Amino acid sequence: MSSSFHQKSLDLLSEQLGSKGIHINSLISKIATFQIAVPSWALGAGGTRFGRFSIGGEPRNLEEKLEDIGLLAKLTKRTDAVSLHIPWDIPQDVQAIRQKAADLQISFDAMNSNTFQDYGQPLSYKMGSLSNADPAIRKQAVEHNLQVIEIGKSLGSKGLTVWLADGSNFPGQAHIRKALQWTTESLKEIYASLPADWKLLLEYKPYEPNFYHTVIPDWGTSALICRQLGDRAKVLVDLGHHLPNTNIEQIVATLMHQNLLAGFHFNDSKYGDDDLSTGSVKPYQLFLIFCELIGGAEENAQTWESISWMIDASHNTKDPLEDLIQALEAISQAYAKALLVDRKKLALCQNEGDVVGAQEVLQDAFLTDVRTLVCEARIQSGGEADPLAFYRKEKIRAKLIAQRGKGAQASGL
Ligand code: LRH
Ligand code: MN
Ligand code: MN
Repeated sequence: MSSSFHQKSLDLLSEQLGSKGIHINSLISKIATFQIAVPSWALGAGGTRFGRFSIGGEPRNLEEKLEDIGLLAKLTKRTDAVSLHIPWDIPQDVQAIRQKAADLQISFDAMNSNTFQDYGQPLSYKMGSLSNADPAIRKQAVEHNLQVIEIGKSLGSKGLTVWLADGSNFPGQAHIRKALQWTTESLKEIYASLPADWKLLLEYKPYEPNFYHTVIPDWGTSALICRQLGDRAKVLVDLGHHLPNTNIEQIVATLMHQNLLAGFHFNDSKYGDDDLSTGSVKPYQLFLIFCELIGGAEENAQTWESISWMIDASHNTKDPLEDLIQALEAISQAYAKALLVDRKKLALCQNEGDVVGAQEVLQDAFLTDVRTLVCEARIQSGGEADPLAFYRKEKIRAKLIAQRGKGAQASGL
């Protein structure tokens, strides 16, 4: 889009929104300051259990992962943090990594522990980790989390994200109550070592890799455990970790109401934990989630700053950097649209039982084309007007392949 066309579209949108009493400057600054962390494992081509198709030029180490995020930050101005995963991202030289991140103006978001695989540790997690019937395995899993906290402290992170694969594949395999109790006790030990200015983000997921029962399958179980840990333990909502048709915006509202929302793993889903690009399948759902977030923050249920924002996606067929550019854009758009909701009118409709009116209020915001606004926020922040077009025009993937090699693969999922 030419810059004069962009300016004309912006003027038109400004007039259109101005007639509704909305000033675009405050919208633009809100969109511009909203930053979403990128996980280290989203930078390589993801696989399925049937295969993995390398895209080439993937980051081969933590330094190169930071470089990729630095590039995303420069183009989009929508991300300024990375979420690391241990053991995939153990820094060899902490000072050098800190310096590199600082040079790229990237900070370290929540650290992710991993007790869902075996990677050479003495005892196997095949039958679970924090919930394992064997106390020695539970101890090993607790110690792994403590080590992740230590690494995070050395990097300046302020959070620990725990996702457990623990569960069982067949009825009778596990003692369901004991597994929950052991998990809670293990998490209590981890929480006791959490620095005072850290938070613990407890993720849930209904199934996979276990297909009969999962120890923390839903937000309710996660919330019950968090309540037993303390105020700094909260529930992490990964959009793909729900059974089909779950009302995720209601979960978000309920958690905020209880000051129990830790943050998000953004992605999209058609069937399950598909890890599809955020906003690619259900953009209206994403918008409704942001409506609850904005409403909850405005009505002081929970502060906006207390919520962590991160993408969690992994792709078999897309260039991961292109995908992340798309995801960051989709999240900004959903946020921008939710900011347009006439909340006073909505409250009036709700109080008067005006069902049609309430739907009109939401759809009026959702159907507004906010792309010019998101683009303007990016330009004003010093990013590219069209990051995807720039990435393609500059042949960045080809350059990365030339630099890192065709077979270069990132560690990760
Ligand atoms: C598994 C998963 C989960 C975690 C990530 C590390 O479902 O995708 O969402 O956050 O692995
Ligand atoms: Mn996740
Ligand atoms: Mn997942």
